Amino acid sequence: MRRILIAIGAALAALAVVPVAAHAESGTGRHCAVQLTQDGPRHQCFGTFRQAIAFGTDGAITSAPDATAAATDPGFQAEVEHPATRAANVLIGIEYDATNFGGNTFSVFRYAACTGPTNDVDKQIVDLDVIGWNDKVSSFRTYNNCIADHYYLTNFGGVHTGYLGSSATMPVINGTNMNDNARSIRWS
Ligand SMILES: [Ca+2]
Repeated sequence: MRRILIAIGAALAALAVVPVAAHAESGTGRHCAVQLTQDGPRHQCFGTFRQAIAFGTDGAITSAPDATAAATDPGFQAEVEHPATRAANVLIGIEYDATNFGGNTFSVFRYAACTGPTNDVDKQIVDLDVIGWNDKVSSFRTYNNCIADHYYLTNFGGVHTGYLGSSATMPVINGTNMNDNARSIRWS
């Protein structure tokens, strides 16, 4: 009996040293978050969408659903639009690499919700290539009173989608299919 207990103890000890993999890698993960702070952008990528949202919200939301589910989850929307969450960093949009809110994502955060009028620009990314997302966006979601305008060229050049709330696919504008063709984005 004693020999069996020793064997069980050794097995438990072996289990205890299995490393816990929960690390974030900058720039290599499938799910990225960009905080557009007043001091400049903070950009980090993670293995899971949940980790990206936790980073973007400064730890306010640590139990986000997976990225596709989040796009249509009223509970997730309520959480990211809750005043307590917005006190830290405000989620303004999620960009998806695949249609129907699928594939890799990058989530964009700023210090406040968007203001009502669309004749002002609340936040923008001049060149998506800087974060490795040129010609990738295939669907997107917006939050916190923001709407997004996707442009064909850098620095808001070429055709653009016009301000849209959320879309499971990208529109065709003047004969240009904006799917996998966005190079810069404005939120208002
Ligand atoms: Ca895509």
